[in-house]
Amino acid sequence: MQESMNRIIFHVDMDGFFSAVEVREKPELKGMPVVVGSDPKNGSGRGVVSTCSYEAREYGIRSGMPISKAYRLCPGAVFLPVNMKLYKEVSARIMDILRSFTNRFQQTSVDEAYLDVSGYVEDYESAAELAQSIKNEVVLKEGLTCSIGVAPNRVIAKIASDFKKPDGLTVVMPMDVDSFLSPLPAARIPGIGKKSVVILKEMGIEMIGDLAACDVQLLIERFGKFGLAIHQMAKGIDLSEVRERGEVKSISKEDTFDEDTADPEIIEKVLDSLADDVYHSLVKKKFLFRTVTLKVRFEDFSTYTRSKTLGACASNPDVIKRTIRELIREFMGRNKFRLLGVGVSKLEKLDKGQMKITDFL
Ligand code: TTP
Ligand code: MG
Repeated sequence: MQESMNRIIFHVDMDGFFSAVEVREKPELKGMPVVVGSDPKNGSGRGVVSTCSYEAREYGIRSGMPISKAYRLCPGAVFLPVNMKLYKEVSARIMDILRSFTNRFQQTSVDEAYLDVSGYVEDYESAAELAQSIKNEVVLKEGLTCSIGVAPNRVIAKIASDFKKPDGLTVVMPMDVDSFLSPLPAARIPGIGKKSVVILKEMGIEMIGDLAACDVQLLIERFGKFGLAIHQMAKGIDLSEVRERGEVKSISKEDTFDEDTADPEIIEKVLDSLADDVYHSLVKKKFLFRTVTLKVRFEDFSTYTRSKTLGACASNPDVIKRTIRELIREFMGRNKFRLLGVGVSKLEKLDKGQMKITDFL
């Protein structure tokens, strides 16, 4: 199987978020068409619908629609103003719940987030169970439902979370990616809006399957880089990572010698001290690491890096030192070193997932 299909990603999206929060606050509204947005002023109001309950959707009301049109479609609906402060508070609590399930978490809007749970579940069966328990916990703690897409990458997970709404759980296993995507309209691909749909239709492309089968050169001619991107997505390929904004990817320190050296004692001392510096940074930022990287530069400026990824996360400075000593071996006894560097990457937050830590003592 492709390396790219080894991950298990969740996309969580709350159902009718603003309106669901309003209904939760005012239980007497349950089961009624509820529209959140600007004041309809008996049909003459300006502005748009932010969102509406699923009952209101049965009348054809949608997000972004002029509020006057929503009023015409269902004058008897309950129209409520946007109470953003409340939705943000509820959103923050929901995100805390979701974040507690993984250390690879990314919130992408007020009501949606991605979770990479690859390290927490072995297969799609247990992933589905985990997704169900997340749904249960959100209902239990916040009284709100969400829909979750479970898939090998972000794009498919997002399409899957929207596949069955409200209160849906859609699992797309790697072997089912093509059969899941091909019959869906091309507009389900993130980024494909109304204008692109028109152009694609002119090209004879309506479904994701048509898009995947289209010659990528034709798409690039029409859409530029975006053409390549949508072609990849249509084929179920998306390597983007789930990453919290501003997340640290790696920590490294390096040192240039005052005088080039090949002295093993000096080299060992410098490497140990760099490893200690890296370790202190890790502790300060509360990270564990899985990959250790050595960088060497010789007197002729030729530069090499060597990395080793450990079987599990570590938090021990001796692990860095030991791994670096292993990695430098192949470079010893050659030329004089000009610079040495020590780095760690594949970082995980220390305060989560601690059960998986192996300290390699
Ligand atoms: P969405 O997740 O797109 O919509 P939703 O949660 O209301 O409904 P669904 O069940 O289909 O997911 O957006 C989340 C919130 O963002 C939504 O509750 C209100 C707000 N929003 C707007 O204010 N304007 C818009 O045009 C859209 C699409 C959303
Ligand atoms: Mg939503």
